[in-house]
Amino acid sequence: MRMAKRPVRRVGVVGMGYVGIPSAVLFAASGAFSEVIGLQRDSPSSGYKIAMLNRGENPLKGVEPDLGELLAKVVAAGTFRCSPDFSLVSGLDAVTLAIQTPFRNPADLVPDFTPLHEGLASVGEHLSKGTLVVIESTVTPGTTGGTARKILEKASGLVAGRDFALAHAPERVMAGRLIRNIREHDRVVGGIDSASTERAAELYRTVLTKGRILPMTVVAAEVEKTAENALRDLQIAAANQLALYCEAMGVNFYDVRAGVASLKEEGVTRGILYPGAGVGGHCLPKDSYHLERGVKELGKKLRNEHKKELRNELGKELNFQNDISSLFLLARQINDFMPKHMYRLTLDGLGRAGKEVKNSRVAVLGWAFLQNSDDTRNTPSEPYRKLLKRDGADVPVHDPYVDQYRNIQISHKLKEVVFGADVIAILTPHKQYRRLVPAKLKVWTGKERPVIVDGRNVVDPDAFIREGFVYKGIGRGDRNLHPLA
Ligand code: SAJ
Repeated sequence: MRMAKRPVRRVGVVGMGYVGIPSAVLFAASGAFSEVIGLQRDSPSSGYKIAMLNRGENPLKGVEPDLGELLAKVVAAGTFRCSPDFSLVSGLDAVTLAIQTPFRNPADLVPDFTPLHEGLASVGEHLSKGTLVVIESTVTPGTTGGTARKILEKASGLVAGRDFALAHAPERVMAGRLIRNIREHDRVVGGIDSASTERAAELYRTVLTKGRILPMTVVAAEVEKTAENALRDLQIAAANQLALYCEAMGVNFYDVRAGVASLKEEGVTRGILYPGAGVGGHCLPKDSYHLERGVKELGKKLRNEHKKELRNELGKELNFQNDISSLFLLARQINDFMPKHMYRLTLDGLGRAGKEVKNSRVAVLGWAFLQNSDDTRNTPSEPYRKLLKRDGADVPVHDPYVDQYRNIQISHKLKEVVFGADVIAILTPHKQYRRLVPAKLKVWTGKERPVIVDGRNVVDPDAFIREGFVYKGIGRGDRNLHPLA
């Protein structure tokens, strides 16, 4: 029986975060809907957003072009409001969920799906027939049609596909470009059946300007999202490995990079990215593990479901999962090695300056995982600092955008952090660090032979070497063994 297909007039967005807020605002501003409701749990960490949003104030930090005025407009027009009352779901035609799935703790690389599961249960509790449910969060392939579907069906007593539509439309937004990304990126949309795919496509078409819909199955959509980040992580790992090789062979990685990147013509390109002190953030460090979990869990499920078709297979011994390790997991290991390599360069630099690491003072410049941002999730600066603290170094931290991070004091005063430092280590390419003046820094350190370790290729090695610094830089095999001035 085909589901009663109501036109979508009232939309709910669950999770007023950096994905949900722009998504809800764009739905409300599209003019295609009579009402958009932002559903936000009144939790200690995020409940404050409800009142702010209803005043038309944007609770997100950082500069987000267009978001502020669009929000004010749709609140004033009464087409958008925020509420903690999930019973409102019963009157909605479509509900999207944009709840993040962070690591429970980075050590075990397992995502914490609890917030998403709670959001799904709250939606399920009030779900009415004919509603479209869309998951925007990044999930392990198999989740939407598996765990998520079960939670929704159990909480609602309805059947997905028959009574309500269910799809995955992964978010692809970058801080600082939220509105533009949602409007202009192509939108992958995958439903548990073709009707769900089509209904989700209709929903997202209302906010696209340049972007177009890429319809596919729900699992393909889940694989696409995790793969787009696993492949970026892989590209970065390739640049990191090549940079380590260049250091070992006394070569400037950036000369090699320029050559490789120059090779482009019809159908020929090289996506060479940049090496660095590590890969942080809320996407790349975890999405490869989502993909790996998906292929294991879904692979097994698919084989169990197709036992009959597979009964006479001849090639089972040649199963890739027994014979080769994952390139994506290897890429994760290479990228997670880079903070350790920064530590190695620091120790080498101290050695050349005739110093020990114990009781040395290593000034960390940059705590955010991304340039010109205050986002510290999975920052590579943390493992780097831990290694030095373990060796008895004093490791003060400077970051112009970050105010605090757990129990670590973060200073906005560069002179205070660099004062008396044996080493200055650049972990994040904040624009301020491109203008560092060697002579001034040397005076602040008060050291005859200070060390500079550049993890993001933001300073000119020769300017520091001339001032008497010991220089070390990732990928700078041409300078890392320089004669002391
Ligand atoms: N990084 C490198 N070398 C590079 C690029 C990045 O070491 O060449 C490091 C950065 O320093 C950072 C980490 O990788 O620590 C992640 O950087 P990122 O530029 O990928 O920023 P993210 O994590 O915000 O990635 C987001 C992702 N967007 C979504 O998941 C929706 C990613 O898919 C996008 O490709 C990326 O933005 C983007 O292209 O802006």
